[in-house]
Amino acid sequence: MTVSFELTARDGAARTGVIRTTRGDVRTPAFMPVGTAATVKAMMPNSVRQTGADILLGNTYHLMLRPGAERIARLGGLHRFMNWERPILTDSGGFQVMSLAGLRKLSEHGVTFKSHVDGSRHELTPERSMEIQRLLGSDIVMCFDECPALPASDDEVARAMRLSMRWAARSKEAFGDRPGHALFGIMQGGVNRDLREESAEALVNIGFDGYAVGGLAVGEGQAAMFDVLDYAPGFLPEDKPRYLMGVGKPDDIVGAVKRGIDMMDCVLPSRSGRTGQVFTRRGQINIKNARHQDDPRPLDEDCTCPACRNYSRAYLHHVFRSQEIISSMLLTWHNLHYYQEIMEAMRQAIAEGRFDAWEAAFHEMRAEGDI
Ligand code: PRF
Ligand code: ZN
Repeated sequence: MTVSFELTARDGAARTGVIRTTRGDVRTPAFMPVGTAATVKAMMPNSVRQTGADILLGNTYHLMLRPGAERIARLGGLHRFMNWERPILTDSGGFQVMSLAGLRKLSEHGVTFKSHVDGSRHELTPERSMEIQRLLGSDIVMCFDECPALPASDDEVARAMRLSMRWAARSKEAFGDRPGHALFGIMQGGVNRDLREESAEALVNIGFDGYAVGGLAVGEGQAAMFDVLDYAPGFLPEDKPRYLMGVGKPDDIVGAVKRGIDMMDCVLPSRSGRTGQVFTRRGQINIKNARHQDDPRPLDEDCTCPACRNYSRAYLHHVFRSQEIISSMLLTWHNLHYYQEIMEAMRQAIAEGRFDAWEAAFHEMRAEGDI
C-alpha cells in the first residue's frame, strides 16, 4: 500500500480531504503537534490523540544527536519507541541545524555542524538525512533543504533555493522506492514570486508525493507570508498535499488554509503551554497575570478539554506561579485541543461550502476582547 491523498471538497482556494497511510488516515487540513525529542512535551501520546491529532512531527536533527537514529531503529523504530502508532512526519534536519547548531559549514555536499547538546561534530547530507528518516521509520519523509532567514538578498535566496533543488533531486534518489512511505519536496524562494515558481517547477519535475512550502515564517511577517501564499500553492499540483512548515498562530493557520494549504506544524501551542500563554476562541490569555488569581471561571466556558472542564483560571494561575508540572500538562492540553478544534471546524466549513462565513465569525469572536 502506498500513501495516497483524496480531496473531498473545495471552497474557494481552501481544500479538505484525507491522506491515507498504512498507520492511519490524516484528515486535512491537518495540524501536526511537534514531538521533537520523541515526545510532545508534557503530554502522554493517548492524550495527544484525544485532542484530535492524526499525525505528529518528529525531528531528524534532535533524534540523530540524542538518542541516535541507529539506536531508535534497534529499539523498533520511532513509533514504538515513543508509543505513538499513528503517522509521523519527520523534518529533514537542515532547518534545525541552521537555527540550533553551533559552528556550521555549508557546502554542495551538505552541512557539518557542532551539536547543541555536547559540542560533538556531525554531518548531514541529503543521503544521510534520508537514511536517518528511514531508520526512524517515518511515514512522511521531508527532503533535505536549506532555509535562509529573512530578510536576505535575492541572490542569497536564489542560491539557497537552487542548492535545495539539487538536494531535492539527491533526496529523491537516496529515498528510493519505499512502498508505504511518502517523500515530500520543499519549495524555497523567500518572498520572490519568480524564485517560488522556479522552485515549484524544479520539484514537480523531480516528482514528489507531496509538496511543502518552506522558507516562510522566518521573519517576513504575516502580510508578506500571505502575499506568497496567494500564489505559491497555485504553482503546486492540485492532487498532492501541500504542507506549510512551522506555522503558526491561530490566525496564520486560518489564513494559510484559506489560501490552499493542507498541513501545518508548529511548536506554538505546546511551547506556549509551558510559558503560560493560552490560546482561546476569544484571543490570548497570559495565565501568569495577577488578574487571574481570584477568577473562578475556566479558560474558555465552551471548551471541553480537561483544563477547562475541571479547573478555574485561579487554579491554573496558582500552579503556573508555583511551577507545578501539572501547569504545563493542562495548558498544553488546552492549547492543542483548541488548535485541533479550529482544524475540525475548518474541515467542516469547507465541506459545507461556508468557509468565508466561518472565517468571519472566527475573527469577530477574537475582536470582541474582554477575555
Ligand atoms: N525547511 C525545513 N523545515 C522547516 C522550514 C523549512 O523551510 C521551516 C520554515 N518555516 C520550518 N521548518 N526543512
Ligand atoms: Zn480548554
